Amino acid sequence: MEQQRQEKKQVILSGIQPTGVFTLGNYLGAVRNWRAMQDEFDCAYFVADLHSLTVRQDPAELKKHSLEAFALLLAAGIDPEKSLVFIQSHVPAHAELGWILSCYTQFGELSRMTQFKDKSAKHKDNINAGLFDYPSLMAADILLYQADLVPVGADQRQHLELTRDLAIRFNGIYGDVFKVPDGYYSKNGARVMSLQDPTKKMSKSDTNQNAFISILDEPAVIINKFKRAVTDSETEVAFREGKDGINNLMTIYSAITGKTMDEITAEFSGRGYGDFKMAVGTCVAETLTPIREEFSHLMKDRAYLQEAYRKGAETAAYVAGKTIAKVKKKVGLLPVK
Ligand code: ATP
Ligand code: LTN
Repeated sequence: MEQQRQEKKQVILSGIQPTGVFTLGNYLGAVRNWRAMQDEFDCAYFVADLHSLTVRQDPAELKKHSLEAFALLLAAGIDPEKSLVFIQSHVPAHAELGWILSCYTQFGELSRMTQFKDKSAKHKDNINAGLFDYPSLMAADILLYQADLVPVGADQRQHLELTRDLAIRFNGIYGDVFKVPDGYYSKNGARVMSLQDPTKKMSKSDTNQNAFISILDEPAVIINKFKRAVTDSETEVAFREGKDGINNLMTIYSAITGKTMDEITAEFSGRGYGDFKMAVGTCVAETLTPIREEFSHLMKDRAYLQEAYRKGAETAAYVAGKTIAKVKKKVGLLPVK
């Protein structure tokens, strides 16, 4: 028994919203690390389409982005033979547990979420209940799979804390129902900033195309965007306070090449920003090219993609089904049979 327990891999779960084509930030900050975790852990990754409904979406675009997001996960090396990969809305237990958990989440707790405050300031005309309740659904995503670890960026830390609080609260009332998860904030998870305003994070929903690198951008486009990246009026490639633009480019270069900041400074000593930008653009283009090619190959094979997400939904429904059945029983919902 003890041996069996040791052999069981820890469960990892994370999600990404289909709000656009993934950026270099999503790749270096999240998906690349998800790929690296597949051998060591029992991983589940999903496209959080229900979450993206919290901001008004064009139906045709959402459908397109959801399929693309699924294909991008596979193209970036998430292997459906190793990991559970699926689309959130294909597994009704997410919405069911989301509702149940929202009845255990306090108004005050949700009011304190900085993402809610930020997004409601950004979408003043559509501050809907889903946007407010976003964290209860996210908690459901995580708790359904009894996840041990949740790799997310620091922006999601508050949601993770709330998930832990909800799990502890629920277990306190009904006994051991949920595994209490930990956030996993990888040291390798570079935080990539906007190329046009390096004090803001690079975001796939940015309206300025030059602010982000899409992981499907062609090499020439990538190099052009790096050439135009906002820097400062100095010439030394050095990681220093106040040099946000250069710091960001150095972070990207370091995340891809594995070089330290000192090594990068030495490499570009006396060469100026032009050469450095070219080098960053080139290494990013080289990293993204195989993903772009694999993506275009996958998108030509709809039958394969459909079968992959169908299988993912089936397995996910089985795993999530066990938890939701237990929850319904605990809270006293009358079973159909
Ligand atoms: P949106 O633009 O719609 O707000 P987003 O690009 O911020 O989306 P999410 O779907 O919210 O992306 O996040 C997916 C994952 O990528 C999360 O784990 C998040 O922390 C990570 N991530 C997003 N942007 C960056 C970034 N610029 N640098 C590093 N990691 C990032
Ligand atoms: N809120 C996350 C996306 C997300 C998620 C999750 C991440 C939805 N459900 C469950 C981890 C676990 C985001 O915006 N990055």
